[in-house]
Parts: sequence; C-alpha cells; structure tokens
Amino acid sequence: MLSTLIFDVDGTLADTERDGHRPSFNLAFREFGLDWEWDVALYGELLAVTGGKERIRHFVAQYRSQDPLPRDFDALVVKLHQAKTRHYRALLERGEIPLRPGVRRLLEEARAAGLRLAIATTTTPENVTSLLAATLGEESIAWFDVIAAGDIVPAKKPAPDIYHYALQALGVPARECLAFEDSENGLQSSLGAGITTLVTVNEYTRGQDFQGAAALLTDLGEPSLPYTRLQGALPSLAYVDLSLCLQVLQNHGFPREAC
Ligand code: XBP
Ligand code: MG
Repeated sequence: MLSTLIFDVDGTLADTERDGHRPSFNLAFREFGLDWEWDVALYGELLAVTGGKERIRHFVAQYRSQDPLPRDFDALVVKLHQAKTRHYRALLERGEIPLRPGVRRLLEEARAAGLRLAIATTTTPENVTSLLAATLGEESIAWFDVIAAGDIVPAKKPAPDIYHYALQALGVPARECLAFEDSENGLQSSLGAGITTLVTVNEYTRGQDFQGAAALLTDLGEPSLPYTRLQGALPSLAYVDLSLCLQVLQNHGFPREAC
C-alpha cells in the first residue's frame, strides 16, 4: 500500500545547486570580503558534503588549509550561511529557479488521490518554504504534512536521520512510502531508513553510484516530455504518475522495516 510520497528538495524538486545555492554562497563570501569563489566545477566537488555550513568548513579545511583560520571561525560560518540563505531566498523569490519536470503534476495528482506528502532535505526550512511559495504559491506549504529540514537532525545525509525523523513525524511505516532523490548521499539516506527510492539525476549527480535505487530516471517526465530511463524496470519512455509509483513500490518495496 502506498500512502506517502517523501521528496528531497535540492536537485529533486528543483535544480537549485548550480544557479541557486552556488551563486548565493559566492555573494555571501563577497559580502564578508572573502576572496573565495566557488565555480561550477569546484562546487560539484564540494557537493560531496551536504549542508551549507558543513560545506564551508570542508572547503576551508580542504582548499584553504594554508591560510590562517579567520578569527572566531565557527561564528563566521554561521554568519556566512545566514547571508547566503538571505541571498538564496531572494533569488528564489525572483522566480529564478523553476520546478523540475513532472513535480507539480505528481504533487497535484497525489493530493487529489488523498496521498500524504512530506519533505526530507538537508537545506534549511526557510529555503524549502521560499521555494514552495515561489513555485507553487504560499498555500502549497500546507500540502506537506511534514517538512523535515536542515539542522533538525544531528547528522545530515547520507545519514538516514532526516528520513527517520520524517517517518516518525508522519507516523507511517517505511513500506508505505516512496522517496524521491537526486544524489548518492540522498539515496543512502532514504535507503538507510528502509524507504524505496526513485532517483532523478541532474548534471552534478548523473555519474554517482545509485546502487539500490528502485529506478534511475532523467526526471519525472511529462506526457509531452517523457523521462529517459537510465536504470531499473520501469518503461523506458514515460512519465511518473501514481500508477508508476505504485508499480515501483510493489516491484521494489522493502519486505521489512529498516533496521
Ligand atoms: C542539498 C544540500 C544542501 C544544499 C545547500 O540538500 O546538501 O546543503 O546544497 O543548502 P538536499 P543549505 O537534501 O535537499 O538535496 O546551505 O541550506 O544547507
Ligand atoms: Mg538533493
């Protein structure tokens, strides 16, 4: 039985990283007078670390280890991330990042069929609500019974914490859920919580290891713009609707709760 769809945000609901988070980090670095510039290629490497604050710390440790640490570095990381989030939300509110193909259509179909919707993401709750408001309208925030986001859990993806949190808040077993992810870190997180997962890739994640995914697609597709199947037993050219979601869960569902 499929009762709930759980969506990742960055890379899944919308292609937010290259032209959203990345330039927002760079604006924050400039605002604080730092000569750090994350170009498209470097950002692709930094995406191995989830969480914006964790990513900044990783960047300094890996790429600026020769520089003396700025004074009160921990406080600076928090301030940089707050500034970045401000820039990112402004960019979303200008409508610069659209939803990926099939996202609106599947959300609306799921709502009409009485399925529950939830979010499990590493980004901040305010980034989630800004993206939803900008793309689907303020009222869409209430479509999601649970928005599990960011620092609400101690360990970010690939740890399963955020998906465990979402399942607990929803009060549903993993076997009734289908997760939608875009990255290896995200897939490890949802699988770690025992949730059957459908992956739609993007330019940053296409080459990653998606072992365990129920299906690997270019996107959720539209009737007029079918997805391309990259892995798994779904039809090779189609679009993801609830009947396909049910088929995925039946064919690939976990026979047991995650340990
Ligand atoms: C992707 C992430 C986030 C974003 C940046 O999240 O790892 O950290 O890159 O957002 P998702 P923050 O789980 O939705 O794929 O700076 O707010 O962390
Ligand atoms: Mg993602």
